[in-house]
Amino acid sequence: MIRARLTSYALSLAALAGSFAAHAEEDGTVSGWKQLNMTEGVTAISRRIYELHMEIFWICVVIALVVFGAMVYSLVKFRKSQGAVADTTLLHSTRVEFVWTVIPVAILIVMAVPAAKTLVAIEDTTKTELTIKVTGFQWGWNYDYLDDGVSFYSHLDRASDHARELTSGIDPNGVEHYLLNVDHPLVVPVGTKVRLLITGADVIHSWWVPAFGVKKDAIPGFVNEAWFNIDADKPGLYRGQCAELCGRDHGFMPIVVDARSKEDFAAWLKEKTAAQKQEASAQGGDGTAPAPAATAP
Ligand SMILES: [Cu+2]
Repeated sequence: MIRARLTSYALSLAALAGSFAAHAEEDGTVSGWKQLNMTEGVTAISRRIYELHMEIFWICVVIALVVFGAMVYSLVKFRKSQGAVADTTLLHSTRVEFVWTVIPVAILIVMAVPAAKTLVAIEDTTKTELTIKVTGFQWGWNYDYLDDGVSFYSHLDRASDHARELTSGIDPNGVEHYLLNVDHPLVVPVGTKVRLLITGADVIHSWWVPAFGVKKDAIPGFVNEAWFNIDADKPGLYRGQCAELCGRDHGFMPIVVDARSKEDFAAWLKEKTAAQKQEASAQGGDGTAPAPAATAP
């Protein structure tokens, strides 16, 4: 009875495993077992973070096997019914205490060295080629290309915004990239070290794009730094979300980054600069970008 039940559990587990492993890859999206893991991303830093994560994961697996293995072995081998007698003489052993102190210290050092190196690399914002100020607000993002005077807001796209209303009657399953699309994505060049200056206009938000290995709090009154350098051969759309609970519409302020080739980006920036200048002069302004408002529709 128990054996039959165990067999059926094992079979359904195997089927589950098979369904993960057999999932077909389509247009480079993550599938199968990889869906359960963190993403490798498209920057050198995100891959380093991934490797660090895997290294520490396997160290944890080995520790778990050794510790639980020893525990289960001892429970089975030295059980009372087999005539085991407790050893009451081993009350203190300097050698054993030395060993169980030194081994964990060595493991911690092995993990701390690459982790510290990666942390230092993440914070290294020298030699950046493009600086963009990112301001989180309730509820959306403002992007400010500081060297070029280009500035715009990025909101949840209209289709998602409309479908999310309770009375809309629209089936969200039919909306493409539901709650993950924006009207104006952040446009950046690939193969370029882009620095972000991240701040908040009202409450704390957090700018998070997993594929870049970037997650940084946007705090009013503070300017946090982050940077990424997307692989030159990986232009495309990368998505993220606000990762700090920031109020009612926290779940409705996605991030979309449009990574373009350097030439495409230069052309886009030129066009955008000209358009914003024209807009400003039409409004009788002085040609600079409008100041960000606290809230926006
Ligand atoms: Cu937010």
